[in-house]
Amino acid sequence: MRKFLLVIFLLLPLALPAHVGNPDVYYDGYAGPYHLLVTLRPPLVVPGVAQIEIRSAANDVDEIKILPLRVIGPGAKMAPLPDTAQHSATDPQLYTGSLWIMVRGSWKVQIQVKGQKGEAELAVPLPAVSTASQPMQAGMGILLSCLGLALVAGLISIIGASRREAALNPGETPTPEHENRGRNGVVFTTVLVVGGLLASNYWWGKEASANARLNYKIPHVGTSLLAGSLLRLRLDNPNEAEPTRFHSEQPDRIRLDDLIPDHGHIMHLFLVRMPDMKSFWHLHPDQNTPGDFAQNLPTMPAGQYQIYADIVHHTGFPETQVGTINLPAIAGAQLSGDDSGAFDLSASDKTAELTDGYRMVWERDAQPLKANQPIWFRFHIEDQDGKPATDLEPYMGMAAHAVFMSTDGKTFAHVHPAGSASMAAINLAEGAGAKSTMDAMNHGSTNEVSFPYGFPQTGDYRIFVQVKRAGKVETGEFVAKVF
Ligand SMILES: [Cu+2]
Repeated sequence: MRKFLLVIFLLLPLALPAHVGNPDVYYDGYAGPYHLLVTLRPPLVVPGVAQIEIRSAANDVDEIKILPLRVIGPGAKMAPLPDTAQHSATDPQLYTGSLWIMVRGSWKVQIQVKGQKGEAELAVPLPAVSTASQPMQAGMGILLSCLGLALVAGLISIIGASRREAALNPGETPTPEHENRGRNGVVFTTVLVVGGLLASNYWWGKEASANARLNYKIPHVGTSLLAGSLLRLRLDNPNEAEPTRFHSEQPDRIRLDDLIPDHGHIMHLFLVRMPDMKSFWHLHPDQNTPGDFAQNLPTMPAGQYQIYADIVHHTGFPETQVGTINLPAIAGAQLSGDDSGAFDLSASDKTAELTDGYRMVWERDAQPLKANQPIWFRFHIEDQDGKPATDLEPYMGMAAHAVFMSTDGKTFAHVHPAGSASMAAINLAEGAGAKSTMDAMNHGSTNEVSFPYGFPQTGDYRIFVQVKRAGKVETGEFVAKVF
């Protein structure tokens, strides 16, 4: 009964896909001619309300409409009527809105812009899952418990009193027979009410646990080191694909045989040695069979490594599988293909030394970094004389790649100049050949790159920025303290 009245749910650890520890999507892109910075904050529980924030880079927008759509399937075309985003009274370039997300899964927010240069559209992927059941506030629980108890006591005493005294004339005292009838009434009602409460509690508990089962659980990738330098990875699928109609049915797990390449690779695997974070690797394992991957590790120092394995499902739904592995010193192969990394990084809050005397400089202002705020992180590359580097080239089709990671390993995001949405999902949401997709890929000038991102909470973070210069991938590491 206490459980029924207090409604205590299981509070599962906060977790989100594509990035761990930060559900928000930051996106820097173009709706036709309009340059927008989009922040999508998915609801904590689905069904729930996603918060949308759109900032136009120039003052050329008159109206913005937003609507939620599935990324693929019939729901991708059946558009509901769009909502008009609210134009901020104090900030002429800011538009905000909220959208109901009714089902878990891979969504996109369609943004329709009207302005001085005509009408244009942009779709930004939004993965939405329930991450936790909302517990009832303790005060509310106690209040409702007391009110419930008063109702129950009132009901029992009313039935008892009416059975005992309803047939009596005013002033008449009840006989032992009346007293007996009253007592029987009390016992009967108590049994009935308590039975009803127990049955309701049972039903409620089933509903709550069925709901808790749908909460997204971080998948933990299984790892083992075979034959010297061969790392084997086995993907985990702890989450159910779609809710079943009846709780007794055993639902299917999220499939692992439907992965699609994200900027050229089925998996992007990151290894970061903890706690010094000086050894950082960005690798691309081969898929042997669904869920089973292997990677020949490069030469790397021993240590406890934090593992993040980024994958994207055919729906555009991204996941980051996490793990740890204790590695001996590896005498491995040379880095090849798109694999990259370094083992002697030293984190700086401003300038990272690259090879050949080149430097990567974080163009940060004096403002302290604040949590939950979309920020542009800008970096430029200069040569040994401080002149702009002229030999940058795309790395996996993009100007740069960045990893934002907390020093405790709980927050991780693989971010590009277009933001934290997965490129594979952007391709699906916008179409692979769409101009906005190409813009998303080609962001960045010749020697400067920028990333939109917001830290989920205060604390200590590292930013790893990767660019390709003169045929070689360079990694710069930066310290970020968030207030
Ligand atoms: Cu990348």
